[in-house]
Amino acid sequence: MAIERTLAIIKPDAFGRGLAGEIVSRINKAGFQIVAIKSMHLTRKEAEGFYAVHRERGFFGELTEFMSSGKVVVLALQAEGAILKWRDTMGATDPAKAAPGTIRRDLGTSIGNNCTHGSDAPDTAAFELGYFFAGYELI
Ligand code: FUP
Repeated sequence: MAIERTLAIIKPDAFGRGLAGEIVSRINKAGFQIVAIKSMHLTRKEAEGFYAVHRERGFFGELTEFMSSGKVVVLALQAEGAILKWRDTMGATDPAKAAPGTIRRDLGTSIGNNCTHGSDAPDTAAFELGYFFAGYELI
């Protein structure tokens, strides 16, 4: 399998509940290399730009309000098959439907407050990594 990079976000619900350390620990235990990591507080416009693909969806307003409601941690993760591997580590979007042992199942509280984000394909990973990190931060 090829070495890939993916974009992960520790969302405001997890950061606000003091779960950033627990989630970074799970990232390490799962075998990802953390290429870059930083904490930031997104503006509403920055959250809307990130989730532009969802702008026609009914949950867009709620989602972008939530994502700009507090600090997040953004990470560039590298591993063999990193995109699918991180989505497996997170679990399904809805914590109630996520597999036992996944981050969303163990720590998420609702489909909106599901603790983490992960890119879903190589093209979205490239867009999302470039949205938050400059080239020199990903060396
Ligand atoms: P995922 O790729 O698992 O993060 O899920 P999606 O890209 O489908 O959705 C992005 C985010 O929108 C989810 F993490 C949570 C939120 N969402 C809702 O709040 N309600 C929904 O019905 C679907 C998604």
